[in-house]
Amino acid sequence: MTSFQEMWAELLPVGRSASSGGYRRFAWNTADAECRAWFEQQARSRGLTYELDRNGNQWAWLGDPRGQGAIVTGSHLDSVPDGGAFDGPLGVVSSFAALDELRSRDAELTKPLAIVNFGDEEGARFGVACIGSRLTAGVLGRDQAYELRDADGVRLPDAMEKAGYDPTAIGADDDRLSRIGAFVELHVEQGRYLTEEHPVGVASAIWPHGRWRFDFHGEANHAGTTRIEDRRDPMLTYANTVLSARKKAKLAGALATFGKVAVEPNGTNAIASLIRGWLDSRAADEATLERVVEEIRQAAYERGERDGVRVELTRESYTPVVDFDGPLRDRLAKRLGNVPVLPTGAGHDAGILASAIPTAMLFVRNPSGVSHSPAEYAEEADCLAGVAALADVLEDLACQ
Ligand code: HGY
Ligand code: MN
Ligand code: MN
Ligand code: MN
Repeated sequence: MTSFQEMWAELLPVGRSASSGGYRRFAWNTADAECRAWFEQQARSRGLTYELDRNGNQWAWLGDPRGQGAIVTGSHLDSVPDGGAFDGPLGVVSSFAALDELRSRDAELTKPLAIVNFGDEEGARFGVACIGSRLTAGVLGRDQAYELRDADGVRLPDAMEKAGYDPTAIGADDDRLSRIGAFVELHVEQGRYLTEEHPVGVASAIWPHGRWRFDFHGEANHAGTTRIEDRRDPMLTYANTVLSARKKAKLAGALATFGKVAVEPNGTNAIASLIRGWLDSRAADEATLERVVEEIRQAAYERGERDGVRVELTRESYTPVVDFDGPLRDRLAKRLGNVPVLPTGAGHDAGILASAIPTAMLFVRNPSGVSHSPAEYAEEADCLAGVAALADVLEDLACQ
């Protein structure tokens, strides 16, 4: 059995790039497999019942996995490309450390307690976030999941099969969810709300957010022989759409990010035929989010008219607003005292499960607020404060 620091030290090097210091733990790749092996080893070394569910999520049970009213904690171990060390793993390592703390307190559990690693939370490989929890909650159907492909055209089920998992049973798991009394996810804060306040906070809401793909269809041609006035260059329409997105979002107090782009044929001396730009947009409420995306769409289409470029828009994923208000959050706030209550613009597995079971989140202070970057960080003392808070919450929920 290992302490927080030892678990952290074991996991830290897995999937870390020597050059950037960022992580490349993508669904079903080798780094992901190593993280999963680490999770299983942590479960078994504690004598917990280890389980893999139909969607490839990992569970470690203290008590009966078939029992009712289970209290579940955990998070994810995968990362965005060149992501940080804390986003996801802090929640999973803290869950094992909090369970160890409960054992050291000789806590008398009256309900099963489980730790979960939800697969593919970042959606870095197949483009949809929270695939493991969406499948389990029935928010993503089996057929839709079977359609997902990575940048090399590899289908999700084939990637699962190659990693040794049976994809034929993926899909909603109502039976499992019906046995869960509450899910509490601890996560590093991805912002600066807690900086001055307190090492640990409780989530009030998750902003609505989504991913849209813009396809800009132009006309391939020679960069050295095609007159400017004869071009139908999608790069122009794309670039103007990126600038419009920033302007529209700023005006609306929303967020819009074009962080991923694909260019065909992607040759220095060739005018592109097609540009695919992925928009991540988020706002404090759904009406604002829908309005901002519509304004960006209009700007793209109008510019496309001018450039002779055909624009197509596809919504790839969408997560409605999650409001954590309610008895579970009140209970956490009561147990933890007057810790700050804060919203987040980041999506989480807790946000997906909130539609099906009582769910709450704890945040641990991140001094710079930076996330989805190798610079992501949390002080050890704040991480241990997070473990203690999670242990208090789990004891309050699982020992009554
Ligand atoms: O995109 C998000 O907000 C989360 O990190 N998956
Ligand atoms: Mn993330
Ligand atoms: Mn995360
Ligand atoms: Mn998450």
